[in-house]
Amino acid sequence: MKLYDGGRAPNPRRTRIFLAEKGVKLPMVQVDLGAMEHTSASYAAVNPLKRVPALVLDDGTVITESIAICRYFEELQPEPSLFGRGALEIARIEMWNRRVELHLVLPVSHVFRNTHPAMKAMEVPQVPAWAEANKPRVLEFIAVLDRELKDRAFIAGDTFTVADITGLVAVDFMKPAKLAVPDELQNLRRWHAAVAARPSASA
Ligand SMILES: N[C@@H](CCC(=O)N[C@@H](CS)C(=O)NCC(=O)O)C(=O)O
Repeated sequence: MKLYDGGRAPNPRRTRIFLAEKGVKLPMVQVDLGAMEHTSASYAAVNPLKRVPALVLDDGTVITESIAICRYFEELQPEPSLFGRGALEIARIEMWNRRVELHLVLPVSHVFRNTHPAMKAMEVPQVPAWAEANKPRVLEFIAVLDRELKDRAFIAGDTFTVADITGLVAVDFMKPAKLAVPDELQNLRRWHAAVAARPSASA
């Protein structure tokens, strides 16, 4: 089994954090996004969508989509549970993970990809107006998240889950997108400090 990884990019990072939380170690193949290695014919043969991460099993089966990869390992190694147990808990974690993906990872990514000079080759065409349109969406969602975090330690409840991994990666991705977390969002800041201090965060 091997994992095609993409350095600091958010989706490979959330997969690595997930694996670190599970204590799973895998051979990694580094794909240099800056050098556009993911667009090479050899990587396109692994993932025709030319995106990372991608997991290749020993029989050659390829699993892409960071959350699909995480779910695969959740089944192989259920402890610690990061997608939850029981109908309600699983639904609540899924709900928050999707909310964070759709309302934070995506808009931050639109801002980054449509403004950053290093993304010129990957985001064709760059549309600065689309970046501008997404900035208020980011701020609106993190304000909601801040209110939610007033009464609980983690995004989906009282324990650390995959939703916190997606949240950590999204908030950290705001920096290269030149977006700041407003000072008054103290609950969000407290949560971020706690999850960023976990050893897995540096995976
Ligand atoms: N939905 C996919 C997204 C994968 C993705 O977009 N990965 C980015 C890095 S974070 C990538 O490979 N970008 C290359 C490109 O845009 O050309 C997932 O969750 O894995």
